[in-house]
Amino acid sequence: MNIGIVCYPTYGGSGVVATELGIGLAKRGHKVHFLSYARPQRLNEFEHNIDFHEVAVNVYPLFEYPPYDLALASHMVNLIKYQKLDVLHVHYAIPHATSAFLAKKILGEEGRRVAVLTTLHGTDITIVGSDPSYLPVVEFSINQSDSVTAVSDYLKEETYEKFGITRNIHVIPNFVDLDRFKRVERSHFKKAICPDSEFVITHVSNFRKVKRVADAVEVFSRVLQSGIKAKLLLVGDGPDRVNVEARCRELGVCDQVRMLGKQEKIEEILSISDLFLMPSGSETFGLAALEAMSCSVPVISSDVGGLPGLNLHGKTGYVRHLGDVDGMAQAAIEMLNNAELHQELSHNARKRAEQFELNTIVAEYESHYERVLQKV
Ligand code: GMT
Repeated sequence: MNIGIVCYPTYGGSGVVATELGIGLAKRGHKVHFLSYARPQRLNEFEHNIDFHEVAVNVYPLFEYPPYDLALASHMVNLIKYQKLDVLHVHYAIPHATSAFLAKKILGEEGRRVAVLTTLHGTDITIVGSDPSYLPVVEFSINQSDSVTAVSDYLKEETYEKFGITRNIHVIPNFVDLDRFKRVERSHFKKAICPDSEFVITHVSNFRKVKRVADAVEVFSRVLQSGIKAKLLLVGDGPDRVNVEARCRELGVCDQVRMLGKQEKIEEILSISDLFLMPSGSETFGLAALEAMSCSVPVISSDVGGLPGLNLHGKTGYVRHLGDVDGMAQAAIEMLNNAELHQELSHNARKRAEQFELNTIVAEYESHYERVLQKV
């Protein structure tokens, strides 16, 4: 098949899933065309069967807000026409599903044979999409897609609840590359960060408010108060970093916290981690937690959205109510003080991750494309 994949190129989960999916499909012999305003972060090597098409937005002094959605639709028209796309798979509804609808309309009869699939990821539904300023357009565009998928049952239900959706939403969960995300020996790295053999507690996110990174710092501070020696690795960057740094100073834990910023080789950091914290206020799936679990790192998470469905309470880690930093700290202390329990949780975490194996889920998308193509 000739497949167009549209995504945000950033470190966010939707871009990661779209990129890994495209690479997986290319390895299975399909020709994949990525379309975005910049090269997706995880598309960092030459890949056979993959082309990247950058969407350039013409900036004109009249535009206070350059119309990216229109530039994207124009690029989609060309891609469908000249690369003879069979499938146009857009990740994150806003504005990608709308641009895809427009492109198909512009092409008329010629556009009819391309199947437009929209994958819903999270904030495109739960936060941004359901805002009245976008809702009518998002709802319309989702309903116009030839197929709609969501990354979890939770997200599927939320979409039905928040929008007037007339389509069947098919759930295809996120996935992880088990060969890349596995625990590897990195003792030199561990020694450099933890010269006194401290435990490593890790958090990875885009530091948006919804990630509640300050809760991770609260939990960490309580762990230190219990007498456990540990370091907190904060990976990623974003709008809330300044507040997080301020909270670290207030709690007097700065010397034990390392702000590592955006990192490419997350698997190396996870390989030296003993615990992963995801205290999010909203999370449809929790891809970062899945990648941690794949590296045999137990997770302590909040109980929102898709998280309890991924992180199995008492098996792969612990799930606590949103904002219950005392409960999260208590769980962390219990786990880090009990080597046998920690080993069992780590083992179960990897086993759980194996249920989201990349090739299986890529094949599921591939069969889904074939089914949808038969109907357009
Ligand atoms: O979490 C973010 O802010 C990034 C966002 C995205 O769209 O890139 O992530 C969402 O999609 C991920 C991949 O499907 C999910 O694993 C995340 O749970 C989801 N984030 C939220 O729902 C907040």
